[in-house]
Amino acid sequence: MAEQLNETLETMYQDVLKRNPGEVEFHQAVREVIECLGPVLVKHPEFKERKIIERICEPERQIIFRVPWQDDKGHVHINRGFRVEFNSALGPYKGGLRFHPSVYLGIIKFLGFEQIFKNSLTGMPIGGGKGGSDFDPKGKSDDEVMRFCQSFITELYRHLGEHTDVPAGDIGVGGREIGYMFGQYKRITNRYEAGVLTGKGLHWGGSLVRTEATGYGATFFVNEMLKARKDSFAGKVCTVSGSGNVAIYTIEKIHQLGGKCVACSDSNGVIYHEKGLDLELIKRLKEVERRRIEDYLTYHKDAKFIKAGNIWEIPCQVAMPSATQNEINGKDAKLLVKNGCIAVGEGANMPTTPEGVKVFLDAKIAYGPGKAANAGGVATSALEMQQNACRDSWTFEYTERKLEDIMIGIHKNCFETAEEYGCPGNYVVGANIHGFIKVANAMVAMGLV
Ligand code: NDP
Ligand code: 2IT
Repeated sequence: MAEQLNETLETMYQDVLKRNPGEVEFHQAVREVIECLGPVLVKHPEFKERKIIERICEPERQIIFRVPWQDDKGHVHINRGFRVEFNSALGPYKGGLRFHPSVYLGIIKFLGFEQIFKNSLTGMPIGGGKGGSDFDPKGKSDDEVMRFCQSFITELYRHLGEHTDVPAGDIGVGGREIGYMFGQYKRITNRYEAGVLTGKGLHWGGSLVRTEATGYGATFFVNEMLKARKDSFAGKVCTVSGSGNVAIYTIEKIHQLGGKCVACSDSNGVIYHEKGLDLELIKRLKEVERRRIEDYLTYHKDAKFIKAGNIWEIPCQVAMPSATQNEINGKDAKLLVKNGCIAVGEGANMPTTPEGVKVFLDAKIAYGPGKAANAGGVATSALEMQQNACRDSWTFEYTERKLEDIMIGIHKNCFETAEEYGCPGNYVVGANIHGFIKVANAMVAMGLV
């Protein structure tokens, strides 16, 4: 199914497979980027000579550590913590922390690798990194989550810093966790270093719009793709997988732009509500009460819960995967296209398998890959760092306008780069090449480091 690589790129890819055995998600992320880079090496022989691709595929630093913690009954648990500091050519390492039982080195490396190019696309001065743990926050008390976060930061703090490495949230890490981690960092270092973490609370260094940013940004990106086709969200039936941070604010912005979201999900199943989702209820269930999406039915008897269901079977015109990696396979993609889907915007990181991506590209629907479409989250993190650096805080309207401008800029750059490289409308090519060239030029300028 994958594209043929030329001999040089194939050798590089084989080397990545050999050096990183078993890390299948990392292999997938690398392959997708490398597949786009053949013509770039032709235009830029210096990238080949300076071994830029080989260097980008090797993280600058990888930290793996033990995270011991005690539950409310006094039982001891041991988890594994990770931080992969992938590339600092454009700025301090920047990227979220994921707490989920499926986390292992291959997941963190795929996310960290994607983050390099995503962060480059934002136009902000941030390098790429990612971290997390196989800790499962589900069903844990606030005190247990606090003890875990404190233990995690007690080891990781020595690698962080506002000019070194700046984590934020991802799956299983939101405002609560960032608060506990910031508190422990401040205590250990005896420094109120606001810029060391982003996604902070609004009264202690956080930025307005950071909570909404990934979902709003992804929706702005899809809006730009639709505009490029002389279309809009007005009246479009949409489905959004997940019901966490990204999903909630994707639904919110879709509704503001005149679309109608009829389905969302969590790992137990899918909620389908034909007349349109009740977002205020979802916010309460998920953000305040930390309940399962199935409980939506208690309040809306006309909705349906499809246990262990597949959200991509529900016909829609716009699909926005906002849960996790590889949640849309080739079969799902075919079904979406067959059912009339004209645009896909990835709020999640790498939610579509390579087979699925090929289906979308062959069908020539508007397909916005995660590293472009979901870059609004980390871009607003960089806006938070800017506000921290000048001890300022901006209004919601001003910050949202900046976010929208950034997403419009990312869309334009991806669109134009795809045309320049002879693949009009292919945002995968546009995002990978545009993101890569900036990092590569910086690496050439900085010498062999
Ligand atoms: P949350 O933890 O807030 O929500 C995650 C949602 O996805 C939940 O509904 C969860 O269901 C579901 N989900 C997670 N893992 C799985 C799985 N293995 N199988 C099925 N469902 C799953 O995370 P976010 O909303 O922050 O992140 C969602 C996606 O967006 C991720 O891919 C993340 O990397 C990406 N992203 C996040 C950004 C951010 O700023 N937060 C920025 C850019 C991308 P359940 O509760 O049942 O587990
Ligand atoms: O995948 C991502 O871009 C994020 N989880 C957000 C990273 C950040 O530093 O805000």
